Amino acid sequence: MVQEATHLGAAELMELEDKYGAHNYHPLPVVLSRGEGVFVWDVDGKRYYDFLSAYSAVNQGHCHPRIIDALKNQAEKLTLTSRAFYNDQLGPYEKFVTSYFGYDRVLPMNTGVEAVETAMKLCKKWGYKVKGIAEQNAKIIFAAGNFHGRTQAIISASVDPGATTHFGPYLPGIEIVPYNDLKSLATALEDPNVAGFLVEPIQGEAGVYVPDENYLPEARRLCKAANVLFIADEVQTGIARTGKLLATCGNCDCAKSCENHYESRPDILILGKAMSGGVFPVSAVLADDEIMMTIKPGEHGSTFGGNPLACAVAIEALKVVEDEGLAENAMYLGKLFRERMRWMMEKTSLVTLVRGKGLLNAIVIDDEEDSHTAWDICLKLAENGLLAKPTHGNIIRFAPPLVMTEEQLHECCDIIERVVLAFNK
Ligand code: IF1
Repeated sequence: MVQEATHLGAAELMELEDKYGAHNYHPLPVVLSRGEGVFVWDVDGKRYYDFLSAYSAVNQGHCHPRIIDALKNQAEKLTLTSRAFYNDQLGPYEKFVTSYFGYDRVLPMNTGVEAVETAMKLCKKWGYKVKGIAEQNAKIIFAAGNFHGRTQAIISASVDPGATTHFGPYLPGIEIVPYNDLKSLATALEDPNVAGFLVEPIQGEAGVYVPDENYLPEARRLCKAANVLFIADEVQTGIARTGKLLATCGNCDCAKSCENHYESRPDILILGKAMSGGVFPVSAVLADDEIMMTIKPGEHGSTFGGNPLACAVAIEALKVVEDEGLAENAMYLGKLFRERMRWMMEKTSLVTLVRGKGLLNAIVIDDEEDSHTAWDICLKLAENGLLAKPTHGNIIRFAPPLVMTEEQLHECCDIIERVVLAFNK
């Protein structure tokens, strides 16, 4: 029996958020109250295909029964100890997750942005202790168009005025180079004070920009040659989203992070979102001994990081990814999706580009960045039972849960095609 969470209707619920919440978001006017697999339902019982997956946090599908069971079982035993004591879930989780991704050690955090912050601190620490950069001089290179979260340190690396304006002064020690530009990276790497290069394998928020095939392996090679850490923010691209366990995985077919075919293996790997299947915030920073052991007791931490509930949930969430072959499914369905979108493009001039990898895709609407077309299309898609969100005004991101079936994907492409082809500006 589904119990109604509230007696209020959609209009009243939106009004409450509008009246009592900060206005730091502009959501689509849909009020959701239930989710299962690839579907979510609104308070009126209308069903939608979820093509956002909470920004790729719900790769395993909404309320995956195995993950929810792990949550419930652990919630009844022990939820939080802090790291002042050992707990019986953390060690087994650390062993599991390091072997799963192929690193010596893990530093558990909660949100994605905390993991990025952690990676920045770790990188600097390595820069001073191992590389021998003079104190206060370490630099980290970022790529223009990045999105790594919203803290003060991280917006200091942003080139998006919406993220930075009136939030200064910014953190020093940050260099920004164009994305997918190896020459600029090579030039920036000439500075001996550079400790790391921190990059998204595919830029999500920028509009799902997939770099050239050789960008990541070549960037890694340049970093190695310059004795600089190659740091990948796979908060959004990781955990099977792009058709491999990690977007930095090489071109073998093993769908696992295997050492041999790991041509762009990061020195520091940053994960979040789908680590928990979207159940609650679980993030992680992975690295080998030389880097991770530079941090000593008391130098970094978090009240909730590595809590027993997170550990139990994350183990199950990662097992689901493997057991259900979600990377393979994302790879297969992604190709189908882009093929269907390309067919659609032949029938309309409204869509000018489709790009992506696995089930992280976007279509570009032939319009200016500040137009309403993409937003209006998303409203129509919602009316027709499919939820997606525009980014930068004229890009629509399509990222469903990876548990989708081929038949469901075709049904979704039918909806998108019907809406887009009927769309008059
Ligand atoms: C919001 C976008 C996605 C991320 C990468 C770190 C983080 C994120 C590569 C921080 C977070 C989010 C947060 C969400 C919107 C969103 C987003 F639209 F901005 F671009 F996913 F595509 N690294 N991405 O993408 O993780 O601290 O949020 O757990 O509303 O801010 P977090």
